[in-house]
Amino acid sequence: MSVFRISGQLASYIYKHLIHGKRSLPRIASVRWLHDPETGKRIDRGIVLWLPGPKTFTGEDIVELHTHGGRSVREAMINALNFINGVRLAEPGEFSARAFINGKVDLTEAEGIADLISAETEAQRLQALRQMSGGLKELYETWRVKLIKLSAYLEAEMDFSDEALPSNINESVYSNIRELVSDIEIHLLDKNRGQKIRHGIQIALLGAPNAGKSSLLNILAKKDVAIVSDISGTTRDVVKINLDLEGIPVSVSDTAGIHSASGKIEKEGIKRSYIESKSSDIRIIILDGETWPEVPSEIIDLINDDSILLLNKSDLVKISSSNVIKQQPKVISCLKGIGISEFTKELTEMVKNRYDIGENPLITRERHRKAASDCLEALKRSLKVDQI
Ligand SMILES: Nc1nc2c(ncn2[C@@H]2O[C@H](COP(=O)(O)OP(=O)(O)OP(=O)(O)O)[C@@H](O)[C@H]2O)c(=O)[nH]1
Ligand SMILES: [Mg+2]
Repeated sequence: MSVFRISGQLASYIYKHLIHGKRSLPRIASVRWLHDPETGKRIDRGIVLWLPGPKTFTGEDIVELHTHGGRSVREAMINALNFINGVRLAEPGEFSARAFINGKVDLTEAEGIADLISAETEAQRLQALRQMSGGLKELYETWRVKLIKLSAYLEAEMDFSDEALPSNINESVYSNIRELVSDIEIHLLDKNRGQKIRHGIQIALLGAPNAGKSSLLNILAKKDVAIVSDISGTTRDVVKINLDLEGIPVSVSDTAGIHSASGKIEKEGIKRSYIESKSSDIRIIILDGETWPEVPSEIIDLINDDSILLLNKSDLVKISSSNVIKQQPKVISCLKGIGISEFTKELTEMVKNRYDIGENPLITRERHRKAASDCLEALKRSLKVDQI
């Protein structure tokens, strides 16, 4: 099936030129012949919906034509519509843009629609749906209304200071501002969850050459994405794959093994590994069972609170503890498949706990963060004025 949606003043003319009959009742589906306006010949028999504005998505008159889905019907319909002067194909996002211009949705809701269209995982879909249905709008609107009221109270006090206004206006205004400050602070303390869900959580596979980083990437990808070899320094470029961990989008990068390299290309590869490591949300540090329990200092330096330590090649390892690192690694073998399902389960749990979309709408764009921070700063300044 194909659906043609025509929005704007010309929507009603479509009846005259394509459908030829009496306009059907608003929002009632009816079956009609669709004609070529140039020749008058029939193109297809389909379902027609007449949706008069302003109670439509764009706020304009809309006509919807549901036809059979074949290519030739589609092409004939596009030609027929193009024949009508003033009808053209919509630009990407134009329906949402018109809805925004006509005040049917605010910018956060329009952004939610765009996010829903590009959502690839469940968490992205749920977050987009919440924003599209006005989650962020409602939150910000409540704050906006509160702020307007508070400034009205303060202005009333300034303008009518000698008149009989309730004596505790100032006190109640400032306690309300403090409450708002705390609400906005909580909103901003989101650990970037909303933005990360939108863009994907960055995970870097890091370690010394030959530790088994590319082997693990291939296991996670369930296909041969990166070259695995016993030649130390095989990986130079960063190789990325996208995963869906129970609804949460994740991007995993395989990196060049970190060590004090002499070759120009290897050095460049290692530079890229460090860049990847710095920008990652989670570091998976793979320790080499062949050289265990020795761990190179460059690898120890990579360990932070966002790291998961794996000791690979457990088929070759005799002891699992080491004096050089505090956190004991999880033992795996990429070759034998040992400990892999436990590790992926743990990684999934970690990602789910950290990046849960929760109950309250989250900031999903830098624009929201900047506006909320600017508002917070202004409110804090007003509290300082109160103390003068
Ligand atoms: N015995 C054993 N060998 C393994 C295991 N995992 C990987 N290897 C081998 O170790 C070698 C290096 O593996 P890679 O996955 O290429 O290692 P890497 O960390 O990507 O290496 P670089 O790209 O050079 O940094 C290959 O010969 C693998 O077959 C394992 O669990 N046990
Ligand atoms: Mg590699």
